Amino acid sequence: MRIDVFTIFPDMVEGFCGHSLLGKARAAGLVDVRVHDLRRWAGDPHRSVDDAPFGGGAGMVLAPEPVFTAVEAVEPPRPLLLLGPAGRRFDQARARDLAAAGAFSLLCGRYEGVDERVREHLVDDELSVGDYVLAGGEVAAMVVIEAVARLMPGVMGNEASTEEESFADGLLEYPHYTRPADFRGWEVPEVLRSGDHGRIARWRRAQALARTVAQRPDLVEARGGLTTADRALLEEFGLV
Ligand code: JCQ
Repeated sequence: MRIDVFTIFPDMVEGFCGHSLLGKARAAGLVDVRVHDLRRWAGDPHRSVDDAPFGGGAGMVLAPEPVFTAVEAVEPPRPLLLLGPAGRRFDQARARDLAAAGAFSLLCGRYEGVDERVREHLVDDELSVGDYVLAGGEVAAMVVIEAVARLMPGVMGNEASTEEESFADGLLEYPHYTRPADFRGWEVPEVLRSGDHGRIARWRRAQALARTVAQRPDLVEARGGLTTADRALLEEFGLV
């Protein structure tokens, strides 16, 4: 997996990628993250990458010159994805697609925006991590890098866990418990200590369904609503 990142804050992205799961994956040669400082390709002695907007208005715009020069010098893997609030929403399905693609690149937007010619003639697509405005695309890029990298074989310790987790099945996760069985009088559900693995699996599925209905009805809708089997499961554990 190769990921190239274009940013004016390379230290921020480098620092992030050197830690925990990603740092180990990188050291093991599983993920090749290459961070590029856009200022390196700024033409003037002040290394400026932004300028005032044509037509007036507040703030500064990321200029086309350093961005085009950087991308043409590096020739990073495509697709080249711009991070910004105007993009299509990044989600687990998109993370899986990018992990399967094997390589892609990220451009971190900044200031009030990016010169429109970057969008029209340089990048392949625009991605948003959510409906809010960040100071820059770096945090969004880190979200994408982590979500994609952890899907690569060997990056996570437990290979099974990305299959079982939240969203794999379009549902939120069931509740998890560890020792002690009684913590301050709050007991672990009896079913999890019963040893009845069939019932445990049904309870977990029922909990995941109930939780998704309560917190994310949009996800239930997206998978076509509750089936007869789903309703029976909720009934079995008194969750209707
Ligand atoms: C990413 N959700 C929000 C801010 C302009 C491309 O132009 C801009 C980019 C940013 C930074 O990204 C975000 C964002 N996903 O704010 C303004």
